[in-house]
Amino acid sequence: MKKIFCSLAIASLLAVNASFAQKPLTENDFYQLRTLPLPEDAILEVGGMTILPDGRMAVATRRGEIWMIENPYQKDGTQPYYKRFAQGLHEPLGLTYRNGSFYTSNRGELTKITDEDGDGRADVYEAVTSLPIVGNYHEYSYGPMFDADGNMLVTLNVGWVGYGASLTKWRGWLVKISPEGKIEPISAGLRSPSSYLINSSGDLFYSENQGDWVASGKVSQLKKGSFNGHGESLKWTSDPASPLKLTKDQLPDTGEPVATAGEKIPHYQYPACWFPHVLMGISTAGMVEDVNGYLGPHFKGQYFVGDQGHSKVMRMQLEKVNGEYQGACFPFREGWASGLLRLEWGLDGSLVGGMTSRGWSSTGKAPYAIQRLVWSGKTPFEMQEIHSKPDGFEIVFTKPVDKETAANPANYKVASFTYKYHHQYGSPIINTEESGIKGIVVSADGRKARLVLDGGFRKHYIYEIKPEGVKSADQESVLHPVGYYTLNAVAPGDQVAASQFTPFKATAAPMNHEHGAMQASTGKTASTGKATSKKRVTEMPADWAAPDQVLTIGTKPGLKFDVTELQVKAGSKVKLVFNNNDDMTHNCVIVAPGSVDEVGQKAIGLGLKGPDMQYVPNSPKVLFHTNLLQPESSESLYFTAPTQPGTYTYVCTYPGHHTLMQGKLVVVK
Ligand SMILES: [Cu+2]
Repeated sequence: MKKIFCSLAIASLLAVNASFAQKPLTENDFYQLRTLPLPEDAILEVGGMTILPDGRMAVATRRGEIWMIENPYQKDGTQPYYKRFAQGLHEPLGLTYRNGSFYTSNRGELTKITDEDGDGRADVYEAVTSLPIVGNYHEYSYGPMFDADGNMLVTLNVGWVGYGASLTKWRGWLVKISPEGKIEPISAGLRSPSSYLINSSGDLFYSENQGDWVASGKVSQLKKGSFNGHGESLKWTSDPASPLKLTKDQLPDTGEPVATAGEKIPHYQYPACWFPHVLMGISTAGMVEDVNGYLGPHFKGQYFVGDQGHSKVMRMQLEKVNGEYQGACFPFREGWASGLLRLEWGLDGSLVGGMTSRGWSSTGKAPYAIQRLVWSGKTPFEMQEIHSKPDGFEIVFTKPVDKETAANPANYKVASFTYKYHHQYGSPIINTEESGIKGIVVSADGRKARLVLDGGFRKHYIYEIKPEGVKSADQESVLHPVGYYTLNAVAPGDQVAASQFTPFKATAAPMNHEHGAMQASTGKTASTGKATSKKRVTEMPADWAAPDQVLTIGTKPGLKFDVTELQVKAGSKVKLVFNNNDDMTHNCVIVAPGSVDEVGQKAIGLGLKGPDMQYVPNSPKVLFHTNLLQPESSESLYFTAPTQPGTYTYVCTYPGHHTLMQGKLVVVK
């Protein structure tokens, strides 16, 4: 008997060891970042970037210079070579090379720059045209990009005077500039249109940032005479050159759902894909289309979209339904060194990221950087695509699934939500509702799962689709088990016959609440006043005469606490004062030794529930925590220090912060 017990114990020990050995796969197992060493005497804050036909990289910096980079791919481990090509520009935020000349938008001018004598330095600077500007700091100009007819497209940021304002003609517009320099307004309602592209079908898209009139980041198609939502640009629609006749007083500036508000606005262009604020990124930027499958054949034809504030690349897949683009975005690769503003394909098929964070803080802590992302050749287990179907969604996976987990409705979550349309800054998520799953059909080859949903669809809503429990045939978990599909229209086609699946009992009920993206309060824990959770005690316990120790932690720009190490005595009574002095939202969570990544990941995984839960996951590894604090606010926490000495961690679990925003809480005897 004893012997059997022993061998069982050994077997279970071995099993534990085996599961330890199988480290969960990470983004880095599939896509690796390579950092370009930069010269010490240059400040390469990337504003524009282009790859020349000979493979050299050219970078326009926000300090007004253009640098040429030879050997950016660091062949055989050799160093890149940098040479300054041009200087004296004014914050250029775009760079294009055509027929031997560079073109750049720098604030008030679209400039053509040429090296006529061939010495590797610019010698002719020509103004193609003046760009409209009054001198407001927020009047960025982006581009240009050449269209098929040789015209230049430029997007013009609105100014900022406490709100986004169009202080001169065509601010907040996409304009087309002829080779002779004539400006033609094309599309209105832009706020901060830092990046745009023409895809392989010849259609133009731009990425937009959250702000006033803009609930969340998004990617929209730009069409002549269309309106993209920001009201201030409509100031100029009475001009005879305007292709759009629409005035600001026609906008339903009421905070009603953007899903329905858009129907009331003539020429309103719904986004092809929303990038939900914080759940995906916080400032969508540079975009590329992968027509060659550089990052793997599984993602061929899809788009990669950078995020400046979250220092990451997201993936977007589009399809056309009823003649309009719509589709889904997915997390893809985080951990870039600085704020990711520009993306371009290197000639070797790597994805080159040009970065800057000055004035626009980012999770990547370097002030500027250039990195390349390289595919390892391995295929991650991911949702490759999501397609709208008349009765639900079809998920295409990159690898065959384990059919048992893929057919189980408990392994998926589907919910939909929208935002408010108004002139205010951003929007909370509103009208969240879960969808019940009526049935699932897994394709014979195991690559597709068709989800048949209960109930009707909500047009122009964002559908969050989470196949959290689905495994691949070789038992891998989905690397990023979340996607956000913007359902502008439900695709036509055949419904799944009820006989093809065993109907499930509908499981979901409407969540039916509106959560403030920032000032969330939960049912359990009031956002002010007494806290009821044992992990968040904000008033001194009645049986304490006084705390044994008072700790103070503040925050600093660049995702930092102002102290990185604190010491407490095991079992002592601690008062912790957390002051959020930064201009971003943060919390402070004390976690068990070695668990900071696990807790941080769980916080991100809260998805739509995150704001309500203060981004504090339900986990025994979370020992104590504050709520999310707005800038310039403070909270005091009372707790008894752990009795077990060791190095604990305090961390901000707001998505995108946990890898950087940490400190050590050393508990001593
Ligand atoms: Cu934070």
